Amino acid sequence: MQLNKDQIHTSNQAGLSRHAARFDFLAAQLGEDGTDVEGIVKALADFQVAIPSWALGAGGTRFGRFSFHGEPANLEQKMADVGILHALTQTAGAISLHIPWDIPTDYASIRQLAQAHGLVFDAVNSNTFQDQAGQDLSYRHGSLCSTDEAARAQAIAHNLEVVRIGDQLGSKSLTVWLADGTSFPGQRSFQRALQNTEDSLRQIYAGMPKDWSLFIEYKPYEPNFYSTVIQDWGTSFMLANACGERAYTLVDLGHHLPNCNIEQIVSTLMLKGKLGGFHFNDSKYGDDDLTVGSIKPYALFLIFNELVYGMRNNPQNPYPAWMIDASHNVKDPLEDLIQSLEAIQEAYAKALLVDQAALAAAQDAHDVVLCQEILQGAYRTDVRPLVQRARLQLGGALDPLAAYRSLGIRQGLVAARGKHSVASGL
Ligand code: PSV
Ligand code: MN
Ligand code: MN
Repeated sequence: MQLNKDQIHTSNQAGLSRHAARFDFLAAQLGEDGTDVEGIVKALADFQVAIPSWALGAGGTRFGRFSFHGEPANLEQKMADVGILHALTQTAGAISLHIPWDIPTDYASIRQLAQAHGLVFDAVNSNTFQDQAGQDLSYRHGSLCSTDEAARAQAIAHNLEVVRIGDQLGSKSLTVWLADGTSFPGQRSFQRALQNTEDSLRQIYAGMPKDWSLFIEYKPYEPNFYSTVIQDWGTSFMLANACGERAYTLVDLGHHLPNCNIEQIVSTLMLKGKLGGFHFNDSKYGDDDLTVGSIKPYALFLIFNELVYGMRNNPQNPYPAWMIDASHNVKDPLEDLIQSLEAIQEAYAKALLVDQAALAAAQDAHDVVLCQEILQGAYRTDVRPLVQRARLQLGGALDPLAAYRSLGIRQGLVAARGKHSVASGL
C-alpha cells in the first residue's frame, strides 16, 4: 500500500483556509517580534527522524505481546509503513534496521523500494542482547564485556557483520546498545567488564569503513538490575573517546535515572563534539518507551532548546542522527508514531522560537525572571500552524492523524495483509 500525493492533497482541502488564517495571524505576531518565520518553517521541513523497523509491529512488554491487525510481516511491509508515515508527515524520511531482525534478502530491490518511498537507511543496530538461532556461544553472561574471549569475538564479529549489511544499504553508522550488566553485587568485576567492553568496541571501530560512525548507547539498568557496563553518559563518552574521532555517545531519553537533567547532558556532549545520536520517547518511571511528548513535553522542549543551541554554536559536533525509540501495545503503532513525530516537531519549533541573544543578555544581567520568561514565552506559543506549513510545503498532510483515519489506512492494511499478520523482530 502506497499513498499518493493526490489522496493527501484532496484530504487537505477542507482545512486549508482555516490553516491559512491561523498561520497568517501567528506569522504576523512573530514577525513583529523579529522572528524569522520562513527560516523556522524551512528548519522544520528539513528535520527528518528515523523510524526503527521494530516500532511498526504492535509492541509489547516483557509480560506479553498483543497483535495489532494488519501488522507488517516483513521488511518490505515495514518500509511501506514508514513510507505511509513519511508521505503524511514528511518528517519520517529514514529507517533504522535492527540486525538480525530485519536482514534484506535482495539488496538491490530493498534499495529501490527505499527510494520509491523517499527513505534513506539511517544507523543500523546490532543485537547481542539475545541469543540467535544457530549461534555457537551464549550471551547469557554478557557479550562485548564477556570474560569468555570466544563469546566476545563472536559479538565483535556480529557487529562487523551488521556494518557490512548496513554498508550495502547506504547506512553510515552503527548503534551499539548492550544489555551487558549484572543483577547481583559481586557477580562480576566492574573493571574487567569495562576493560573488555572498551577493547571490543575498539576492535569494532577499527573494522568499520572510514566514513562510518559508531554510536554508543548507555542505560543505567534493565534487563540487568544491579549494574550495567555502560551505565551513563560519562561511561559512554569515555568509551567513545577511547575508540576515536568517529565514535560518539547516543542519548536515549528513557535511559536515565529519575529526575536526571537530560538537557544538561545534551549540552555538555555537544560542547565536546560527542553527541552522535538521539533516541526519542517519553517515560513516567523508567525506560517506558511511551509516545514522545505524552508525559513531559516541557522537558522535551528544554532538551530541544539545548539541541538548537548546540546545532547553532557547536560546529565541533556532527549533525545528530535522530530516531524514535518507542513501542506500544495499546495504540495503532502508526498513529502512535504520527503523534510522536508531531510532538518532536512542536518541541523543535518552540525551541527555534527562543530568542537566544535575548536569553544570553538576560543571563549576563543575572535577570533570572526574564530568563524564565523568554523560555516559557516560546514554550507557550501554539506553533502548530508553523509545523503544518512545513508539511504542506512538502506535500504532506495538514493533519496527519485525521488523514490517516479518513483515508482508512489501517483498514487498507488489514485488507492487504490480513488480520493476524505478525511482525518479525521482538
Ligand atoms: C533498549 O533499552 C533499547 O531501547 C535500546 O535503546 C535500543 O536502542 C533499542 O532498545 C533496540 O535495541
Ligand atoms: Mn534506544
Ligand atoms: Mn530503551
